[in-house]
Amino acid sequence: MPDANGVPTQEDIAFFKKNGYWISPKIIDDERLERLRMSMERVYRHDFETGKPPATAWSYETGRPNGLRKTDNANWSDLTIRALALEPLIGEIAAALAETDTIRFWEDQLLLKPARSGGNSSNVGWHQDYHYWGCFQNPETLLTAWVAYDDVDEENGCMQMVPGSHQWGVMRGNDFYEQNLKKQLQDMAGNEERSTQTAPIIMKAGQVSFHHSLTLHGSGPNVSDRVRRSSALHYVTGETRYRAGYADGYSEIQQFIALGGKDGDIVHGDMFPVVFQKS
Ligand SMILES: O=C(O)CCC(=O)C(=O)O
Repeated sequence: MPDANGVPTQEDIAFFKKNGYWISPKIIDDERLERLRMSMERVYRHDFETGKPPATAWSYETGRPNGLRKTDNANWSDLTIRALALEPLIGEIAAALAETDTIRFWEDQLLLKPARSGGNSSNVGWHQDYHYWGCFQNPETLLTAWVAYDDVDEENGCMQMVPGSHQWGVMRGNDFYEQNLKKQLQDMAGNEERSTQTAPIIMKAGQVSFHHSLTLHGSGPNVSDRVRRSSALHYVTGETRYRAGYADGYSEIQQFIALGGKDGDIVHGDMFPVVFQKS
């Protein structure tokens, strides 16, 4: 059991090391969740509190109504979402799991699976986050915190993890947008005689799941009458180093390079704000 604040114990850290994920108790209270849901709606209406649009923004005008709504870097646009991304307790938990002293935030995704969006329009294909993050050298220093704005279970398309897959290295066949999850997982893991056993990340609103950047994960359709809303928050540690030549398209990386960042340098700067620093 984590301590009273939600910070993982040695046993929890051992679970994360073995399985590549961990689920916190409820650490975001109901009043804050309600503000986050309202912020999400504002972002979808393109009512940007800071005046700055997200990197990519789902909208009612152009977005598919029944598909997964994905908005990258909503934290640029909304201060409530930004405060969540910079939440010290999330940083402290991430630091404990990654066994590091320093956690920096760099990117977020705002995600919504509409109610009754079965029929394969809102699945998230199996992928390892690191597949998209080759701009960093060290996958073990990268992790994601997924904040549930609603109760999540298998009916409304909760995330599924493949326990232990963070020890498999970077796999072939990663694709966030693949919809045929069964076949994809068989192709990725089954053909190599690896376990295709999956673990559903069932949580109450306000709980947060954490996963290693190599943990294989995805999610199925929302066949329920309930919406599934969340923020995926991406963190690096004080040891994360830039690797030149891969996925440099991220604006955070472009800014780091503009400030003189070179291949092998530890990432830092305003686009990688410190969220937690062990004293
Ligand atoms: O929300 C989902 O189902 C997937 C999110 C995801 O891929 C992530 O947080 O890394």
